[in-house]
Amino acid sequence: MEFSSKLIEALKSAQTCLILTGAGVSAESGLQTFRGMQGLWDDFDPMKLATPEAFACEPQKVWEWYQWRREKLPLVQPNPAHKAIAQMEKHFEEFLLVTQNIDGLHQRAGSSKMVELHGNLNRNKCSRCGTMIETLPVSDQVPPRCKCGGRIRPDVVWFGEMLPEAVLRQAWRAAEKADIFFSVGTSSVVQPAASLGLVAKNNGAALVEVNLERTELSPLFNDVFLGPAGEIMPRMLEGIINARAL
Ligand code: BJW
Ligand code: ZN
Repeated sequence: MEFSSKLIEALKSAQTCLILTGAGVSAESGLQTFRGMQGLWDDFDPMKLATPEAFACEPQKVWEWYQWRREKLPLVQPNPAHKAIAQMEKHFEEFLLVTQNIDGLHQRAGSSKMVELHGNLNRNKCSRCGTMIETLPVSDQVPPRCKCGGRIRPDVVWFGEMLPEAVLRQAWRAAEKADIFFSVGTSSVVQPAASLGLVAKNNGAALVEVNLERTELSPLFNDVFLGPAGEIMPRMLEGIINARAL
């Protein structure tokens, strides 16, 4: 892997690091991505499933789609990309992992300095009163109902919904401060996550993209590494360790 001079300098001396991840990071664990090759939504239209309107019109279908995805989670494991990213937090004075993923694999790989922009598939809340539901009630209803009568839904962020405010603020601040910004396994089409790189760039950060293919935002990046994140991120970690040992 060849690093630009800007990247080598940043690997050596960056104090603040921000990593944005997307579904591509979990692809090598066996979870499908949303867009691109073999996207989850080649078979399902996202606008029909990942919206509050879809849940209001077809709650059973949307709930079952999420249950199907949930059932896969205990069967998959963090891959070398998750593990390398978890190690990277130890090498910078300030670090934040901002994930769009809802699968919990970063936490299972040991990441602790992180936020989830789009929620978590293992949590549920009431679609009417907003109460977090720890244990799903035993019920024949699909989806099950909250005590208030509202339908229970996964605690994820659908199109047209606001991202958790505190989480978004934290991610934005980290982008403003970042000396080095990594975008890993994301198509960079979903806002506002896709704007974090621009914010970091405007503040002088070195920008690195890791993806199987180029994205619309690739021209923004100082270094673009095309290939599986599970191969590239462990080498990136090695690059950081070597650069900092000099
Ligand atoms: C590999 C690999 C390997 C594969 N190694 N790489 C401004 C302009 C235009 C529109 C908007 C805007 N602001 C807001 C919007 C509307 C909307 C939006 O962005 N729409 C776009 C489609 C245009 N955004 C929203 O609605 C957001 N809310 C919001 O902004 O509220 C305020 C507001 C609302 C309305 C108008 C204006 C303001 C909410 C977004 C919520 C996204 N939710 C989802 C579903 C979560 C639950 C679920 O999982 O079901 O989040 S959608 C889906 O996309 C999911 C993902 O987190 C997200 C991003 O996808 P990601 O992770 O990038 O995956 P892919 O599949 O797209 O890409 C994978 C990549 O990996 C590919 O590039 C592969 O090549 C690569 N890859 N294998 C490395 N091994
Ligand atoms: Zn309720």
